[in-house]
Amino acid sequence: MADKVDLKRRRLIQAAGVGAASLAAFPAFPIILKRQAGRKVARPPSGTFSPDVEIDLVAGVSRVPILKGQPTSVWRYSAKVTKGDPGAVIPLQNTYLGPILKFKTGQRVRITLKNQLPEQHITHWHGLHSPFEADGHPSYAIRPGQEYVYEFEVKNQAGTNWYHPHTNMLTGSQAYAGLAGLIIVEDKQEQGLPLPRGEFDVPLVIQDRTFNERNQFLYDRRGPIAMLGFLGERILVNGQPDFTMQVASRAYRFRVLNGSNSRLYKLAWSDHSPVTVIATDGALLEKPVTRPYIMIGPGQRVEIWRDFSKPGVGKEITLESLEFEGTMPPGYEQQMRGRRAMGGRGGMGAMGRGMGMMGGRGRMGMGPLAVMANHIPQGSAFTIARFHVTRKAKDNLELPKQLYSRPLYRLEDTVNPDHPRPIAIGTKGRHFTLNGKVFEMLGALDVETIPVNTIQLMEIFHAHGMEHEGEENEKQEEGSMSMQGGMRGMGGMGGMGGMGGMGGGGMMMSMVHPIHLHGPYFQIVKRTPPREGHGLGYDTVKDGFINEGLHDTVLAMPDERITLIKPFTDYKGLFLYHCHNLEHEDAEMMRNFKVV
Ligand SMILES: [Cu+2]
Repeated sequence: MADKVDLKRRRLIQAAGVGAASLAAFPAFPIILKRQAGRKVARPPSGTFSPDVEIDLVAGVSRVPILKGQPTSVWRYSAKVTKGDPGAVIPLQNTYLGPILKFKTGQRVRITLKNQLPEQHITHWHGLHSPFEADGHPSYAIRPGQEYVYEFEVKNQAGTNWYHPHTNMLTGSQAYAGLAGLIIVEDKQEQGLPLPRGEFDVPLVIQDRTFNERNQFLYDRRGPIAMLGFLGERILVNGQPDFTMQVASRAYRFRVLNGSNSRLYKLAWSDHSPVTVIATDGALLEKPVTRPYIMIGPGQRVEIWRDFSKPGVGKEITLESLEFEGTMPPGYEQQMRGRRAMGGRGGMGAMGRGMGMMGGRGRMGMGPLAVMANHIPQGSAFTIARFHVTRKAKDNLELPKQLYSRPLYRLEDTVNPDHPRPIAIGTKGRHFTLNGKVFEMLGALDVETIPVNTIQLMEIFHAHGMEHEGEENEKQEEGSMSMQGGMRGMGGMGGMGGMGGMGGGGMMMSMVHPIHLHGPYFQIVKRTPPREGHGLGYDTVKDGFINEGLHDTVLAMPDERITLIKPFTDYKGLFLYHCHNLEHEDAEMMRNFKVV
């Protein structure tokens, strides 16, 4: 009963245009849903689409064992092939992750999405270059019981992509509840490369979650969490805690996806081997690159080559996330320094725990401070996955010197080499903005209106302090805490009050944003590091960026400027660009490119 009331309240809040949706926990949702009339169909104008592969994809409610004891109520994708290659769907056992969808370049795919959730939903194919009607724009969200038919040709080259919800203001909570899965694209060039295959080609989906005492997911995105992003207490890999894998003494290909709502990882090997990367986001690199560590933000993928013949049989190698600084607002950074070094536990301080106890029933439903009371601070060091080398391999592969050849975009290919289109990260009141605005469902500014089949030079930069920080700062949401009040509450961030001199509220909210552009991948031209005095902690992350290759998401560190070349080819319509910190996205840090 209480759940229904919560959902109803949430809808009311959404209808009022106030982004305060929250689910304190995911109890057993009502599973029986009345099938509603209405079937939305997305088709190219010709209506003559004939698919090679047809898939039924259900977004529904399920229960899976994650921790010892009670199973966890989750939202989960399931799928089956109804026509064509049965290998297009690879089901996974014992995880809330959806099946892997496996496509080949050039395939025509029809996916019928069935919404068996208790609320509206739409799915986005993150990384795929698909038509507007098949991209999962939130304006196409369907109600419980409805279906949505996607039709698209796989235009991508070989790579690792993923699918997840893109429902307006509900992306974070729906993805957190479990809705996510990998999309692997294969093509001839990639199939001809001597890369690890079969059991040696392993996905690693990294996420963080917080469980209540009954093993249920806890989530909240109100108040300070709308700004910081949700950060959990447990690291899960492929939906499992304490991920451990037995490996042979040979080369593996790990397809790493950061499927977390807002956590960044600084990936490194425990034996201090450099990290060898063969692909970024959805595309293989021209040649492998190595880094001492790799920074991976929410939504991003890297494919890592790791040869376990080096330590040899009997040894254990772990994939670590190393300590880093400077990605969060100054007040949070100040508060968490020191705690990170202690293994990270005990994030929010006495305030959060105090609130948790006040209700006399643990922290259930006690609001955002309680939900994040014991989170692992952003930037803490921890182990992500363990690999035991248990057997001697019969054979091995050598890392190819050359991987994938494709022409690079050049500055002269762009229509605006001297006037990059802006993607300005800013703040207005308690909201992060893009180009001075929050999300408008069908709206686009002039700078966001782009002629189809053009290649654009673009620049992502931080514009904090340049815009009005006026009256909206004073407004407070009913039933919620103010951003700054909340921040102070999160453990007595005494330093926050005295930071006005650094440029007002905007600077106080300066933090990292993983910026995701829908449509074809972009190429990074350059990163301009933060100005002197603005890049606290930049040294702890800067050697982990990969500018080579193609990307759909890029980390914009505080005060950092990223210049990129982005094609807008084939399809007209609305293509989103947004922060992939899902709490930021749901707090409307999202805009449309209108391709005309
Ligand atoms: Cu963001």
